[in-house]
Amino acid sequence: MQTLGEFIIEKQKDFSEASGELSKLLSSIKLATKIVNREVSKAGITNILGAVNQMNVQGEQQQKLDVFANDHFIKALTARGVVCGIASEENDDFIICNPTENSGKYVVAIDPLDGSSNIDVNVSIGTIFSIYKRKSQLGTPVVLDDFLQKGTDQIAAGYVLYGSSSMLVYTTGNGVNGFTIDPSIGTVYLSHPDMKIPSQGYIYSVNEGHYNSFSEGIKKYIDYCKDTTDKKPYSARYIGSLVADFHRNLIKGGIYMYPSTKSAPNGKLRLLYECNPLAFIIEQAGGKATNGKRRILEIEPKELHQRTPILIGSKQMVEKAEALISTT
Ligand code: AHM
Ligand code: MG
Repeated sequence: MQTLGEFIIEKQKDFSEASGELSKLLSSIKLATKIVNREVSKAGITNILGAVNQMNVQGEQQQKLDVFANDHFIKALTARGVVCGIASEENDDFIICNPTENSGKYVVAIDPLDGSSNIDVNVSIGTIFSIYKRKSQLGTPVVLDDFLQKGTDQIAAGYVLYGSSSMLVYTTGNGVNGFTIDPSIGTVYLSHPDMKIPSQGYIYSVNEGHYNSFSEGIKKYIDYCKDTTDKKPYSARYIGSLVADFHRNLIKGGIYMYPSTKSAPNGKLRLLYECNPLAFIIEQAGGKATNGKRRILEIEPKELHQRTPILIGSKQMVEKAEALISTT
């Protein structure tokens, strides 16, 4: 079976300007993935759950798992000199990676450990990342505008699912490929080549606790999913970990929604490091992603931590939801 390392090298030639920098970047994500996966899988016995500022038995400073993941992804992404800046959900401002040389032509937006409410209860969590080429001059300090690019400008995007088995799934714009970590030897194998989402699925994933504060269009679509008159076999499935809900729907077919609510008119999820990368992946897999009115990948970002409503998944399901929204 092909390993992720072999796959990255083989695909390097697909890029016109294949200088190996993107390959290095993807390799650094592979390394951080393995480190975070190791920590996630033994979280219950290493006191890494819960609050920061605790000492373990060796007198070492304890870190929360999300801080640990953030530190390790930043360390790995910075180490090879190919990334000039990182925007992370864990940091208010973006990070300048190599401030003296300002080397590296890529910027990365990342949610190092998504699904915060599931971290402490041993339910699947994930990492989501998005890679852009910087717009500012190489050798100069990275600037905010380097991160505020449309999703259509992404060079690569992916996610890691720390689940019953852990997977790295990514795209560079030539389809979507999934890799599974063999924990016994730490090797990552190509297990899901050329992933495609069924154009029609039977799963809808939404936090229905917010039903009363959704818009009329979203309510109509949820009612449609539950309507039994035409005997649709729809099932509700909601883990509350975006990567896990997304991954299941990608494989089985389905729609994930985090719409706007009365108290959160822009929804909850972040455009740069949650919605754009998954929108890139879903389109590459044959699906669709919208904010209800327009394609997620075409939204012009204005802020690093901007939020957007999102409906993402099987093409026909997203189109049905859009159609019902447009009638309200
Ligand atoms: P987080 O970045 O604080 O972890 O929030 C993102 C998570 C997603 O993984 C998940 O889909 C969503 O929030 C669940 O939100 P809710 O509990 O409001 O349904
Ligand atoms: Mg998050």
